[in-house]
Amino acid sequence: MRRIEQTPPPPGPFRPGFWRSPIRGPWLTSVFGLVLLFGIPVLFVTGALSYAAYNPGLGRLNDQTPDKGLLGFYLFDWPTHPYWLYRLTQGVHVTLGVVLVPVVLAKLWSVIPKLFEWPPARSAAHALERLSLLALVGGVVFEFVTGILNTQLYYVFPGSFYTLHFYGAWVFIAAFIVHVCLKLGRMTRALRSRNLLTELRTGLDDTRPELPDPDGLVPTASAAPTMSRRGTLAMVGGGSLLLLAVTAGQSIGGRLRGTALLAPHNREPGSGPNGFQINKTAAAVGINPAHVGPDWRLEVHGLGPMLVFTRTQLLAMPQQAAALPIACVEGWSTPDQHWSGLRLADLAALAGLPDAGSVLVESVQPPGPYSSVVLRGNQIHDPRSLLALRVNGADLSLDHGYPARIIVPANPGVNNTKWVHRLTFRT
Ligand SMILES: Nc1nc2c(c(=O)[nH]1)N[C@H]1C(S)=C(S)[C@@H](COP(=O)(O)O)O[C@H]1N2
Ligand SMILES: [Mo]
Repeated sequence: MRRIEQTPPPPGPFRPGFWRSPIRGPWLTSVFGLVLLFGIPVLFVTGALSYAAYNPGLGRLNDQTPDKGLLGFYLFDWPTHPYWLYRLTQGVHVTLGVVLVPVVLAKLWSVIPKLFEWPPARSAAHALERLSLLALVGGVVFEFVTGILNTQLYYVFPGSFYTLHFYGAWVFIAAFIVHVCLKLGRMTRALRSRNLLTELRTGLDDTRPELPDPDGLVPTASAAPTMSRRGTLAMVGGGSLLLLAVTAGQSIGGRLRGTALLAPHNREPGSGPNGFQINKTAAAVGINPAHVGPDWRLEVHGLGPMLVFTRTQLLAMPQQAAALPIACVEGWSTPDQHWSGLRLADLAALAGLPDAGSVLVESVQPPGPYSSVVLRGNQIHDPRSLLALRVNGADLSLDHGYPARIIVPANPGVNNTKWVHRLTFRT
């Protein structure tokens, strides 16, 4: 330790003179920090809620994350009220995540000299603080990168996205809390050190460095400014607004969908009753047309012998209706669609289990992710939870899950299984 402290820093970014931007300093860092101080907790809470929405406690079909252990302490039975809950929490999660990207980048830029601090550790406490920064910076980059890759449908992860993003979130939030505790005082002081309105009135010519700070963010020898603080804030804020404008439409849906330029699902959903967003088409997941043709049957298991229905028989039973959206983990959602079919509660009663505590839903899709799901008792017993046969007055299209699909209020899209052929109710 002693020895490294006496050696001069290696050349390049480790030397204080390397970082010369005159606007880098505690005030600017704190402005970005303040935005993240509010933004990150919202991301974390909506993310944690999203995770709960999968009902991961129901087993591996719903969630691949083994040994959640303590981290799953907060999980609860995901409700079906209000029916737009997941649409809201996941829309906010993904949209806010995208909108905060410029702020995160600006914040990282503003503190980058700290990354090259020399000596690397002055004391045990200092070493600990820097290690927590590693978790903080690594965590924020990891969470944003995995999240954005997921919404852009690049499933390039070694293992399940949910597992990685879930564990990553806990590491990140722990480091975030430590960081806030360590820096809150300095942040509020820095924010008071300059006046936002004055900054917004200060152009390039009058841009001066902040007063020297103990953290060494303010350069010892600053270059002439190439951008004012006002310009920087405008660039970052403008970037966020632009991202908001080209993202939010995917969560609002309907006519605004066309504004979602970054959405990978931006292709035309077509028109007519089935003209709303499709996630995976039947062809994409390898649905065998023979399995969803006239030979298709619905099997219902419960107490007693298995029941088997043709689609015609199902349509001859009293049909129930519900207006519900599809809301995907990727952040996009549709406005309410008008579904009709059979109540899951009625099917449970037919199967001899009117008080069913769960149902295993299996599709004709070859086994793999999303081909089956387990739903909970509260979801079965909501009168709006359907095995839907029709939507918006027409038969389901093949890509929306013909002959039959699940639609449950507030359910994440991925748990609304399409091409269903077997329901197994359990006590
Ligand atoms: N069998 C099966 N059901 C499925 C899927 C799937 O891949 N296979 N995708 C799910 C996902 S991720 C979503 S968001 C919704 C989308 O429904 P939609 O394509 O009708 O909009 O279907 C769900 N149901
Ligand atoms: Mo989805």
